[in-house]
Amino acid sequence: MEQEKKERVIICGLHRGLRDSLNDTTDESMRELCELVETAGGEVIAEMVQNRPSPESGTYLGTGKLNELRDAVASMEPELVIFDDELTPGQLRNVSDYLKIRVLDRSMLILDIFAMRARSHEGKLQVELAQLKYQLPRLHGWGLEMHRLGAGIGTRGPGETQLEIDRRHIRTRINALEAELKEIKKHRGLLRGRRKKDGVITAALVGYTNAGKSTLLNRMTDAGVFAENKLFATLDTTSRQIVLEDNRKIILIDTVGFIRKLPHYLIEAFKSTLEEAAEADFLLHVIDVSSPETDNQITVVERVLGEIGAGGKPVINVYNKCDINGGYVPAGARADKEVFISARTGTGLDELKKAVYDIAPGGKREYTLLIPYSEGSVLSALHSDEKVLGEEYKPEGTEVRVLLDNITYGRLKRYDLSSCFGEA
Ligand SMILES: Nc1nc2c(ncn2[C@@H]2O[C@H](COP(=O)(O)OP(=O)(O)OP(=O)(O)O)[C@@H](O)[C@H]2O)c(=O)[nH]1
Ligand SMILES: [Mg+2]
Repeated sequence: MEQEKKERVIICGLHRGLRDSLNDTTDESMRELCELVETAGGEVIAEMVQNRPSPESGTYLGTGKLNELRDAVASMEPELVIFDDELTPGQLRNVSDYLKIRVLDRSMLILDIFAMRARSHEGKLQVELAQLKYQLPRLHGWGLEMHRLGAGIGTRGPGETQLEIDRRHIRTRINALEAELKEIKKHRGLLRGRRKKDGVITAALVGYTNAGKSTLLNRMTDAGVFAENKLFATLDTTSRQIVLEDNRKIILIDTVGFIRKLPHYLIEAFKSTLEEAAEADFLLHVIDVSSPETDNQITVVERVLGEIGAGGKPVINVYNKCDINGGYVPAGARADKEVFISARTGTGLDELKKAVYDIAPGGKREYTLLIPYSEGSVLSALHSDEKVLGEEYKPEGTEVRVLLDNITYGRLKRYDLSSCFGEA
């Protein structure tokens, strides 16, 4: 029985008016913050939103709202207050001094979840690095409240010990972490180079957190990757190999989920896992069509892909969870191919495999060519170099069914019956 006592949380955000009403609505951001709190093991007992165009420089909220918040804290007695934006060191100090309670912001909450979920050595190092970088300018930012030791949201990972040591110590640790990560990255680069030389094709599964990337990887490969209904279930790169019908081998790489307002130093810290996406031959962009925010999530993912230099890659948009919302109509997302699937029930997986088959480089397709009897050398070249599936003798020449790649097909296109019909 899961009867563990949850930490009670009040969340606070700003509604900035028209400016962010289009693709970053306050409601959605607050809803997501709620989910993040739950993922971290807390429970939201109240939320407070102030209408103002920008945060108050010293205290984030204006004076009136801050008083209101203090009253709410006094009457509801939450364990902590969490803000929807990243607070400056000064704001963090002022607000926690004023409220006399632990105060976190969205970035710290995300880091905390990352710390809970990091599995591999590299993942743990990356989280620690990001946490230290976040803490460094805020060492004096926490009032006494933040120095309380013990479990709970915002205290996991290296937080409780590192808070006690001085900046110099933290800097030394940051340098050591960066050096170690650099080594790991170098090693990864070598592996990638070898894969490339061996002609191995790579595809990265990318998408918003909780879209179903790991579930899909499981489905496609029985990889047994950790998949569950929590945000950021996957923190480390996991890859598996699939073999296509024509024997092309493809390495599928699972990646960490994207999320709005991902702190920039986290993007940096996680670049090495996202780098796999930037280096992949093509992408599977997994999209949760059961979310009320599908289109905004697509926008966030496309923007981050652009930032890491993967914006122009061939991409299959995989509209997932069609068992919940079968009627979703995509609006203007960038895609070379689109498939509608349910990773849970398996619907649409054959279409997905076909799309992978078609988009993966080095692929061959079946064509029917009509080679005139006067051009016997073309026919014999086909027999010696390509896989001929069948032939039939017609009055005009030999009709050949053959597997060809794009380039060879380009040279032989004039013999293609269907393209002649197309032009007629
Ligand atoms: N109904 C339904 N649920 C699905 C489907 N695919 C995945 N899910 C559920 O969605 C939740 C998230 O799935 P994951 O595979 O962990 O998602 P992810 O994209 O890897 O998430 P992160 O690793 O956190 O970025 C899990 O509870 C899955 O069971 C689907 O096709 N239909
Ligand atoms: Mg995952």
